Amino acid sequence: TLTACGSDSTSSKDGDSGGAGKKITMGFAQVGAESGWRTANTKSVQQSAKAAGVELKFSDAQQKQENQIKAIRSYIQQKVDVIAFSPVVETGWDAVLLEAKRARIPVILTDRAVDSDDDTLYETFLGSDFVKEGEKAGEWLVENTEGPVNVVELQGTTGAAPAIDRKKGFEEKIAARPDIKIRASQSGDFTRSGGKQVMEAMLRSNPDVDVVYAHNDDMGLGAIEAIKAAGKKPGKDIKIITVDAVKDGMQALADGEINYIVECNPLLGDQLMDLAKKVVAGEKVPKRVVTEETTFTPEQAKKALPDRQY
Ligand code: GYE
Repeated sequence: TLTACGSDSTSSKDGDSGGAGKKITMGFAQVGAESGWRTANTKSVQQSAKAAGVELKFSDAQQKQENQIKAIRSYIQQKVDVIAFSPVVETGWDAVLLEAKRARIPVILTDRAVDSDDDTLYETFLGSDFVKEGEKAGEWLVENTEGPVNVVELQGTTGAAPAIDRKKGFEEKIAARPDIKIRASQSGDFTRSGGKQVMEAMLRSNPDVDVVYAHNDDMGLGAIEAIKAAGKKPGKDIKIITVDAVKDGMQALADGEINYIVECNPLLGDQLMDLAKKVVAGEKVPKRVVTEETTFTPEQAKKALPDRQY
């Protein structure tokens, strides 16, 4: 089901596309609403579209690739000016992207990457460097623990760029410490309930776990519930590292239940609208736009929390 948002084509007080150009229509195929990160990302895209005078057609794929493909096909049929999407998984996009290309509708990848040999199928990819995020998580573990260390990993959605890359970067860094071992690694699908369920099972099969590495805050927050239910103290008996730095994650970090968070910035809306206007105007844009991010310790979380937007 597709829902149109921000289609107030008569109002120009929210900003327009600047001068002579006609109003741009963007079809945006979102992954879903699986996490706090995603909710903030959706809000950012909707707000920025409004501010930039871009008419946004928005769809939520409920984390299913087939739904995203359907949404993209419908945007092609509706002859939107530009399509933007965050591919739920990396592979399997060539056919539908070729259809967009043949219809001469430019495509912008936002947040997540596709795995394709043909990089003419999209104009640019705006988003984080997920390998680097995994490396930052691994670095913290290497520098802040003494061996032996038993790690369990809560992976993001199977086949998704952030799950693949956050695993890779982390493994590369901890390779320097053979006394750090990943005892179990399983997908919790980037959701709180997924993280909780997987952690419950992992606590049964790995009662001597020292550290949880969760690919996002939500799964880490789910793991906290499972750890408490098992009578252990999150952040003390079992250390927790996550990625994202959304408000709930930052609060848990400030409270000492999470030990370290690697930031991943969901506020991509303004950059996305900017790229969309350029691409539609036929201007050249960089093939890759990487967002800037930091990391947070509990002390830094306490300072950052009062101004945290999401
Ligand atoms: O880290 C996670 C979300 O693709 C970067 O997806 C995004 C990830 C984010 O569900 O919370």
